[in-house]
Amino acid sequence: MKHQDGSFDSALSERAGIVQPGNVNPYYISKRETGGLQTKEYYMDGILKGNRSVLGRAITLIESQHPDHQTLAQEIIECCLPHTGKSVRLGITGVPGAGKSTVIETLGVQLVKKGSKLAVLAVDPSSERSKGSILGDKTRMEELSGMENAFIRPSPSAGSLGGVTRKTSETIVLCEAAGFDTIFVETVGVGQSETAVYNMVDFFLLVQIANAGDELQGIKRGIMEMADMIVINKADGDNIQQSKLAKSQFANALHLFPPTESGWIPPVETCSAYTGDNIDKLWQTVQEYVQYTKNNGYFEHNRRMQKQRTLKQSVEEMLLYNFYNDPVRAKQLEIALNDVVTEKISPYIAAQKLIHP
Ligand SMILES: Nc1nc2c(ncn2[C@@H]2O[C@H](COP(=O)(O)OP(=O)(O)O)[C@@H](O)[C@H]2O)c(=O)[nH]1
Ligand SMILES: [Mg+2]
Repeated sequence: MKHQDGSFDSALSERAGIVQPGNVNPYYISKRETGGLQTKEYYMDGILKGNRSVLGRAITLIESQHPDHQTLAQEIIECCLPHTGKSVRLGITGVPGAGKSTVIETLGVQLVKKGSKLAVLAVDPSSERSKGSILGDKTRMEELSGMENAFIRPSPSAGSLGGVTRKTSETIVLCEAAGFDTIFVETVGVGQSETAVYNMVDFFLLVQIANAGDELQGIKRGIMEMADMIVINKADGDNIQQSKLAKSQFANALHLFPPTESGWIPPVETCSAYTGDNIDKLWQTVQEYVQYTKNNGYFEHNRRMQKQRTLKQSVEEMLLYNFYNDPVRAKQLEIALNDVVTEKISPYIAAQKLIHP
């Protein structure tokens, strides 16, 4: 059952809780940035040296609404572009509470200890309303956030899904230029954010848990079709048998899907972010995938397609934005909306007249 606040009756739903105040004073950022806006060279120098604090400030520019910040941010991104593309980008999705952040913490600590430079980003278009969950994530990534070669950035909280995903793709560019060789993008397993993240990563991991109900976990929402691997997390303690059962159920369900474009057969595994069980296997699978798709050419092909798709989507977004924000068109639209209801004009002809007056 759906409640008024949008939550559902289920073992998985999280209570909305109390709205938390922001952990950063937004006025402080804008004052600091406008007061001490540095040159492009300053940011580039810092980023290319892998300076995390300069990187963080450049990302703040990307997230800022201020036109001067946006202009500078775009210049920085352009300078960073030649230094990007060398990382492995991993998307992580799954219902809230499946353990995505905890998996990232366990896997991330292992990778950084082995010498990786890891950036963890998040796409959560709802994060304006639920700042509390960001704080929760930071505490869940406690060891990782203290590590020299890890960089954790919560989701930009301002704007639409389109805005949030654009900022996240641009942040990836900056992180890669700063020398991060592994990028994780965590996304909440609700709404359309998965598709957006899917379009910016090389490997898409779906984190599931046993006994959560198939319909909740994306079998019917097309998410399984995007997954390059499914892990059943929390396979520890009393949960091990159930997780093994879930593993075979998901493996069976996967057989019903058409083969993936890359030719890769997505495996299903159990793991535990608590005990660390099978977390190394998870990473081994990612590496096998990268090797496999680099060998058959899909890796580069996919990245080219992603860029082209992003360009097309941006064109569409801009056209729509320009249309709906033109005051003359807004008036015409209002009249047309009335006219279609009173059968004065058909919706199709009204649309034609709006587009080609
Ligand atoms: N038993 C068990 N609990 C886990 C495991 N991984 C995460 N959790 C717990 O599940 C809850 C949600 O984890 P979190 O990482 O925040 O999930 P997310 O919303 O998917 O990012 C937290 O209370 C975690 O401590 C695991 O491997 N085993
Ligand atoms: Mg999380």
